[in-house]
Amino acid sequence: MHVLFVEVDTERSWAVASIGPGFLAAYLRQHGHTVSFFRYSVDHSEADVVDVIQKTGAELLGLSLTTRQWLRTKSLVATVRQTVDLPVIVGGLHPTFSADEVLAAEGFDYACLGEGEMAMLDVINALEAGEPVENIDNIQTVVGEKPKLRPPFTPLDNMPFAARDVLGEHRGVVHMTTQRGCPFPCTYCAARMYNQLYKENDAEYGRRRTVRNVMDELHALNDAGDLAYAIFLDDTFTIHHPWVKEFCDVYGRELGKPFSLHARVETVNEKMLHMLSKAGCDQITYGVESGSPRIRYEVMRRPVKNQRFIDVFRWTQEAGIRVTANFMLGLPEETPEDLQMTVDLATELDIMDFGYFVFYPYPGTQLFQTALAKGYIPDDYQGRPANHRESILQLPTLTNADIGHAYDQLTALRRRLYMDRLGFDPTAEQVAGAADHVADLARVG
Ligand code: B12
Ligand code: SF4
Repeated sequence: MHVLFVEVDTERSWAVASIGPGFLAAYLRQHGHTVSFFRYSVDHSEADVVDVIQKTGAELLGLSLTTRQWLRTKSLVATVRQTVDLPVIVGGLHPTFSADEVLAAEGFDYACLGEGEMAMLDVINALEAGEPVENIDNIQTVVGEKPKLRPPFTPLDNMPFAARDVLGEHRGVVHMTTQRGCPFPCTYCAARMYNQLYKENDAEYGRRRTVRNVMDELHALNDAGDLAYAIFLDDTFTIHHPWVKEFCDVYGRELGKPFSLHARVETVNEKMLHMLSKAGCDQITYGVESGSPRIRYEVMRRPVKNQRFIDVFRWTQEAGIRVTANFMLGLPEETPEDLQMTVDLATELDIMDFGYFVFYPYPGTQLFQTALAKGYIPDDYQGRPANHRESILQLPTLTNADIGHAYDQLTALRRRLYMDRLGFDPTAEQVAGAADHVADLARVG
């Protein structure tokens, strides 16, 4: 069967498409099916997607969805189904935790809950054989009827390497995942909910590839001339120290190309940071999220002291690794004083750059449930876009103006860091030009 994956963009700037379809495409090809890919950018029209479906002869349309992609996808699929008759399957975080909402919308046939490779293959095989799709594990077809979950794919080393042609990567910057699942209990996080979902089904979602298997994929990319810089997207790359040590030894010796990763400050130490640096790591992004210990400990369930961020950021810089960080604003129970503590901590920490996001309650998460129970979520939330610039919540402790004020302070701080780094206040074109230049340098080595 020929499957078309469409990536629904909501921004102009994402360098990479959803990672899930990279694995799904590789797995389906391994089992004899063909796959094509189309990136539905913000400049494309719905008619463009219809055109691609007709030109590729697609027999099944697959979409990977975060909550942010949902509203644009809903409109797209309704239009597509009015014109062409092909089944539609969706998966990813949003369909997993909002399957009823998705299936109630026009044109959606199958919602995949949790891991998708084996489930999607079963759907395709059933469609080809003219057999019913109603009783396939992980696949929900009817509103309110939750499917059983099959055990997660194991060992991950047996999964084919991600199909790069569906990731939309550029200039030798490759996106890698070495693990699935995160065991930490952060209440705002959708990613961890896979662990929770599988636990409720008596299964363990957390798995990791061996270092050798990861290296084989990187060598294949390198041999093809496609590896200049590796971005490890794992939720917590540094969680298991023996794995990280082995990786640093082997990667540093065999490839040594620059790479970046995400980490929690509790999972690194000075020795590990020096090892990572020696292997080629030149940037780490840490989640700080809030400068208020009360919000971190009581609302987010991230029990870590401010001093730990200060120490780890210093150690990271001392090891020769650039530090970036992420912050969140506008959580339930947060006050203007808590917001100010976040701005203060961001100012105090030695960061090269940072991201800052207004909190959005993702379906399935613990904070979504809390916000719902407390009446913070407006009735019409499903019709509102999921963005990280303005809060959709009605919070008794914060106004949108309070959040906006802290947001503006962080914007000003970020601009100052930018000016310190570059020595001038850049225009948008200069920022884009600088990014291209860095990518070119990375490509030549
Ligand atoms: C890499 C990444 C990105 C990349 C790529 C996006 C992507 N969706 O892969 C980029 C940088 C573009 C990105 C951006 C954003 N991201 Co992001 N991102 C991730 C991250 C860290 C890893 C995803 C990954 O590689 N997983 C590995 C693959 C193998 O797993 P998977 O994606 O779950 O796919 C499997 C199944 O879900 C399923 N499946 C997935 N798609 C499909 C499709 C079909 C048809 C089927 C059958 C099955 C299926 O099968 C796959 C293979 O088993 C996740 C955290 C996480 N661990 O999931 C956050 C995460 C997906 N991102 C998130 C968010 C919030 C964002 C942003 C809004 C960030 C921002 N603040 O602006 C944007 C929105 C992007 C968008 N297009 O809407 C949230 C989404 C929450 C939600 N409910 O929507 C997550 C879960 C982080 C979190 N902690 O909450 N992100
Ligand atoms: S450590 Fe990161 S991925 Fe894991 S639960 Fe917390 S926020 Fe989510």
